[in-house]
Amino acid sequence: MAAAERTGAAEPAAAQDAAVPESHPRAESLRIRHRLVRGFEEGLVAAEGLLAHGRGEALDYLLGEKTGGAARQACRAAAAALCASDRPVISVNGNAAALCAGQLVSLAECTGSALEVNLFYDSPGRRGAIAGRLRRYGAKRVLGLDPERMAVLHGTDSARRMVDRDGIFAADTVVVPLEDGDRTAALKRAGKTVITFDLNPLSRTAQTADISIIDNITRAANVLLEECRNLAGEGGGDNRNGGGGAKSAAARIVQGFDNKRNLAQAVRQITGNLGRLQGMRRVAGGGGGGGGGGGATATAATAAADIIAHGPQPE
Ligand code: PTJ
Repeated sequence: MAAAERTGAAEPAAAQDAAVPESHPRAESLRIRHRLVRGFEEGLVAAEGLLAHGRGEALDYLLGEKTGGAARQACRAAAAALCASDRPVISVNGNAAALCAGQLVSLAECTGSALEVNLFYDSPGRRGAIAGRLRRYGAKRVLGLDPERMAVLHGTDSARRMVDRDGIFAADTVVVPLEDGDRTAALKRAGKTVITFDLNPLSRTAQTADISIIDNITRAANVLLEECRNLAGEGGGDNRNGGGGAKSAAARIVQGFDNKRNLAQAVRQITGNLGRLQGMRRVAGGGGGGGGGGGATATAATAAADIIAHGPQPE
């Protein structure tokens, strides 16, 4: 295995990539799909994970397929939260493993986090395949594999409730990529700080977590890793060895972060993009719903802001 594979490099190219010319306007999006499909063929990704990715793709399209200012701020706060934690854990499911196993292993190494496999569509085979993928990227220890060491996280009935006694059960901060709202709420009730990657700013997970990174995990995992490395540098060492000073500076960054406000900024990123599309349609003579297009965008923005202020919608 190339050294790069062990140090947070992107996933190697999938065989299907060869079918996509570099000039294809959606080449990157197609390559990400291929990673998921290959992950499915290799037994990492649940069939439902492919559908979940489709939902994510649609939202990514609306976000402009780029890391916005809100996501960058959330990454900075998430890096600080990990730095300030005593027992951080990164929860890994099938999609996260297929899309960015290398980055997650590097993130764990940089922040002293444990890696734990935790699945919604649980099966020992998929757990093993995901752990194997993490180990291929250099993970020395992967939790969530030994049935003897599992404990119940109360407040959720899905398979995700089974967590490792030495991992999520005892953690103070948990990173939950592409998560469901139930477990996020249960983790919060258990007193943990929850960080999520989620392309949907209106999902229950995004609304319930302490820090929601509204971005594609394929991009945001790199940004978070970079922020963690920056903070480790500022702290004069890696996060695992950060002294009290580094920890309290990190805690101040976390305190200054307002998740609701950050989510509203992500929604504005979407409505801004929709507004621009509406403008493009008018210029192209496609009409804007009789001039009501801007109004419709504003109404959507108001509705979204209302959801953020008054409570989450079901996922
Ligand atoms: O591997 P398992 O068994 O744990 O199952 C994992 C899935 C993803 C199938 C399971 O957690 C699931 O059903 O998730 P949801 O509720 O369909 O999707 C969770 C959220 O992830 C949704 O809000 C999606 O928009 C979002 N999402 C999808 N792809 C990405 C994403 N967020 C960030 N980056 C992505 N690439």
